[in-house]
Amino acid sequence: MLSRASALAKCMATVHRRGLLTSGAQSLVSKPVSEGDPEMFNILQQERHRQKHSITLIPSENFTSKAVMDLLGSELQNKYSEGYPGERYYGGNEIIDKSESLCQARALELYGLDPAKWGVNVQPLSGAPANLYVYSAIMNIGERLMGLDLPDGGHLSHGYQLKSGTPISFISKYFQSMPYHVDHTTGLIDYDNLQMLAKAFRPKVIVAGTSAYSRLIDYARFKEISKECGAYLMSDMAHISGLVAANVVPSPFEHSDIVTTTTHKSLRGPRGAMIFFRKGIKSVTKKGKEIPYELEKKINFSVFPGHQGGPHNHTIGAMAVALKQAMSPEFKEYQQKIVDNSKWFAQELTRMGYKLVSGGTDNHLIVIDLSGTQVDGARVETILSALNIAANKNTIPGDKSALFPSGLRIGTPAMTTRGFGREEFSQVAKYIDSAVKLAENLKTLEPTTKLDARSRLNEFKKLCNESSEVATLSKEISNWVGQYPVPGDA
Ligand code: DSN
Repeated sequence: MLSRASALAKCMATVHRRGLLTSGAQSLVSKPVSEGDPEMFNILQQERHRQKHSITLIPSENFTSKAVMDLLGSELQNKYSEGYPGERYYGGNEIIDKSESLCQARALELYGLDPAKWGVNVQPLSGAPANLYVYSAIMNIGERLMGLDLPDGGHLSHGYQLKSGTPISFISKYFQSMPYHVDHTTGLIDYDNLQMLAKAFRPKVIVAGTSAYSRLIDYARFKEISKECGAYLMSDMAHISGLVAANVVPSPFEHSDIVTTTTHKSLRGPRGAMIFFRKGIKSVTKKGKEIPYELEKKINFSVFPGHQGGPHNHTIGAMAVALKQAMSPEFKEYQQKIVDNSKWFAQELTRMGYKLVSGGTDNHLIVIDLSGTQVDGARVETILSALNIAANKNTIPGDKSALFPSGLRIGTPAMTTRGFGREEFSQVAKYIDSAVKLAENLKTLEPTTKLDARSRLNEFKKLCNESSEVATLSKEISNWVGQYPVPGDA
């Protein structure tokens, strides 16, 4: 009688002999991309090379871990599971339920939240949609919200509209939004002005969250203002959720009703998002009647079936892995290093004569105010890109043009992952200084004819591409940064 092992071997030999795994329809699904689609594989290789040979200073980007990437490319992506653990609209979800429940439990544990008082939805596909799902859960169309104005460091999904009132984010079409601002002299959120505006506007939701703000957020003050006008306080901690997890910046949870976050920025997980919401008793009336929070049902319904269909299970599995990593002492050390590097980087730039919005940083990012130079954020972003440095042009408080803003937004999470410390960030500050000086020179060579903004920037880009100084420095930077590992390097 054949043993089980030899019976299996015999069966596999038959499968191979018949070519079931290697030819025809089967081979289409079993070949690696390097064999099955060399054209796309080549694009992937180019992007891998670009990432390894560039200095990534975009503060919302990071290099996720090998283990997170393992889950992202895993079989979890094959499963449909509309609904929530234990209540799905598709069969075969017993294992997927374990993955989503584990992810939820780790999310609550990471931020020290009592499951009796807080819940979390881990299905939103990304941060801007997650914010929309929250607003839709607790506001009727046409109700009011307030968020930090985009040019002052806010985010599109906090209700951005032009000064003329033209909605840019559809959120400001669905709801009425009124921005609050930073004080243009200090660069800090103007809480007194927010308080005054909120009293008059009486929003249903106030958003405490930023995407280009380098200082700490006073959540207690936000809560006081929200309470005064009866608004929900929704904190969007997308940029800083890794820093919050490691307790290196204040946590929004104590004062917020709802907290949203993406998972791929400082938290270093996969591209996705989470919505945390309060549960249990919201308040007790003078007569002793308990008023419960009613957020859980509304938010879960808004995510599915309100806005989404099947959750991305591979992302949720990857998120669970990232959340476990975020509970480790090594992660705490990493987050502390992000902030230390950022403060050092800011100090170096200041020493070289650069002005920074708000004068410095308390977190992972810095906004350079280039208004004292002969160039703007758009030209500096363009030349940096030619030099293998990725950064963002950014408006600074008081800026008039979004196409040629005066700011440059930079941050430390990604390069700290690659092992950068003080020495490296001092070197990067020097590279930025060289880039600004080169850009100032190249700008003088631009055609003097009248051009629209895009054509003008294209002319500048052409000058960068033709400059031998740019070519030499670009090669130096590529070789230098290429020595630092990226996760997954052999
Ligand atoms: N786009 C992100 C950022 O760069 O800040 C926010 O979603």
